[in-house]
Amino acid sequence: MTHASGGSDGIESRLKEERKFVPSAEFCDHARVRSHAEYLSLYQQSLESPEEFWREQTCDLVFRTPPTSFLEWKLPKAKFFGGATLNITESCLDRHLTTANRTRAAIVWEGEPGDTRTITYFELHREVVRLAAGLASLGVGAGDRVAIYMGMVPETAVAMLACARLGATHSVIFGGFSSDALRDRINDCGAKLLLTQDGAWRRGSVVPLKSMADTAIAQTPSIEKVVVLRRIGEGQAPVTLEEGRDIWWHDLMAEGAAGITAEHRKLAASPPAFDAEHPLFVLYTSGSTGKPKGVLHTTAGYLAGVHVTSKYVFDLRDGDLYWCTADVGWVTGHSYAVYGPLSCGASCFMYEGAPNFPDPGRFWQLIERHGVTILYTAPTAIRAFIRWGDEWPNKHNLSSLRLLGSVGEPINPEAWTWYHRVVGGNRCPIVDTWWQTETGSIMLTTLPGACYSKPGSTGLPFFGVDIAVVKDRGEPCGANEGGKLVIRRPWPSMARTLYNDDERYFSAYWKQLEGVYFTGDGARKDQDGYFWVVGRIDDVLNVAGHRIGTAEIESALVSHPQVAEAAAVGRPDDLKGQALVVFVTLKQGQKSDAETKANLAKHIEKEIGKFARPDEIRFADALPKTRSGKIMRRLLKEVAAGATEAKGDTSTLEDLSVLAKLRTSDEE
Ligand code: 6R9
Repeated sequence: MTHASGGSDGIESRLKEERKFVPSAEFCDHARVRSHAEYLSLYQQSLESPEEFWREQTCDLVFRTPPTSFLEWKLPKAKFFGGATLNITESCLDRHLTTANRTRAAIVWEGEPGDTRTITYFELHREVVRLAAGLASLGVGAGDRVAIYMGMVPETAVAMLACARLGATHSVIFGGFSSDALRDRINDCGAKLLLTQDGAWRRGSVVPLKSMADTAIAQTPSIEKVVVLRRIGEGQAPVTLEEGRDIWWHDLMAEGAAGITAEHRKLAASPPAFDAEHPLFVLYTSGSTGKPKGVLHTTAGYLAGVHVTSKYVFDLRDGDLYWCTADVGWVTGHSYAVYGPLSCGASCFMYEGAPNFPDPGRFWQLIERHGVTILYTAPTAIRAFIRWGDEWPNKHNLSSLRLLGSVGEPINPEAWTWYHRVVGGNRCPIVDTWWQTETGSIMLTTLPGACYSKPGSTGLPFFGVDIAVVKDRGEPCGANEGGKLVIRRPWPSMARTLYNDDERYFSAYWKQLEGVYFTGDGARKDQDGYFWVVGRIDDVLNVAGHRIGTAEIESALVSHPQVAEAAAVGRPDDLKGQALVVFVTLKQGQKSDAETKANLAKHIEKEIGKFARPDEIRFADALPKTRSGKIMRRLLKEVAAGATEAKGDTSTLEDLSVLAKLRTSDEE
């Protein structure tokens, strides 16, 4: 690997990774888009005649009334597919019942203890209709908000789809969130009903979701009813049901359940169609930068975005078993574990528990046992696998895999090449996909089969995405010049607002740079048009006049044989403006001593340049992360600056003891 050194200005990533990975002829022969030229021509069409492009690409989706217009745009309000009406669940479920998909697995599931279930499209549809009838009997109707606080069980998808079928707006709150975080989110969106479960398996223990929910709903006046799924059972997850408020899921789903009338069943079986802009869900962003935002997505545009990207980026085909490892509590789970793949009729694999339970080989065992063909996961997971050692993936037959994906943060070239070699057997293309909760669907990627990949680059714009790197006043940057990543025209799956906060929506995304959507990320576009996302703009440091992306420091560190994971942050410094502090976790068996520190400093100097030598290197057992796996640099910055108390919101922190340990090491 080569890193350029030297001190050019601008928010510039110095990840000058030059390798190109060309997809195999075998993959290209069967790909949907077979060459770069074909990609370019479709891309051009998608920008020049968007209406025609989206009409063609979404012709297999179910609209009750077809759209009469493509876009009405009055900054920052977008309306897509004007005049259209639809029920999104008809595209995800009903339409498959008249095809061979009827008996195909919609969800193949494995619980952490090893129990398995396969649910066909026919069965999934039946469950969704039943739950929708039950929810209607509990008073849920179009426009109501419903909170979902569940784990990775098929019923979570059933719950989302049942809400959508009734036109109720769901808000899934990740099952790893605390009671307080759940309470705040329910209160923000004013949910009327909560769906939860007795408990969820995680690393061999039970996460008591219902009792955590009980604590939350003691302070959520809007919640009228609670539906509880029994996943674990009385022995290990005792549950108290509050009379008149709480009801078992299985009682609600039972034949002849009390209170469910013929009217409710009819409504669920033949549901109404809703306006294209009907609110579909509110999803709170990870909160790694302050108070969570309730990102609101609507129906037709979101469906169009996730459908078309699922089809092209994951190359879904008959016979595939596609596994998106993201929890449905995050946007990746919404778009690429539920709505996108189901709208394509794909068979989705779902796993309940931890990747290292009972041992670090679990993921690879699941792939081998079920024959997973497409794996979509996150760099943070990949780095954990590297740390646990090649012997785990090597023990299993992973030859069913044909395509790999990455999402969530920049992937270090070293992690990319490991993923490609050890998991993908040098045979599977990797799609590095850049997007956000707010974008709804994938915006940047390398289409598999059409384009070569460069490790660490998130590739080219997806169809219809007019994305650019610009300077502070909006002028486009030149090739390899770092700047702000913006999207210059609205796209169908974009967020429509922040729940109950149009003003914050406007000021957070549309105000900074006039007339364009500001992603909050810094990036550069190289001479081949490939995008390199550095990370959040606030993760970019300025050390003695040199702007350095934290991602590049981290990449350099992770490329060192002793390092497992690294995070770089700035600390206010009188002399340099900011001093560079790095937190490093070492691979098993490595010594956290002065000699290692010297090695790492030398390594960064060699990889990037003398100016990037850290002012301080600190070893940690683990790095603080949000529950979605992003390193919480905000907290590390505070620790680096000597704080003893965490300021701001720590509700998304994976494990508070990590923070405590970092502080202790501070005092050593
Ligand atoms: C889908 C998702 C969005 C932020 C985004 C960026 C980072 C996501 C990335 C990536 C580099 C990728 N990010 N994918 N950075 N390469 N392939 O993760 O949504 O949780 O809202 O996070 O994540 O910084 O702005 P979300």
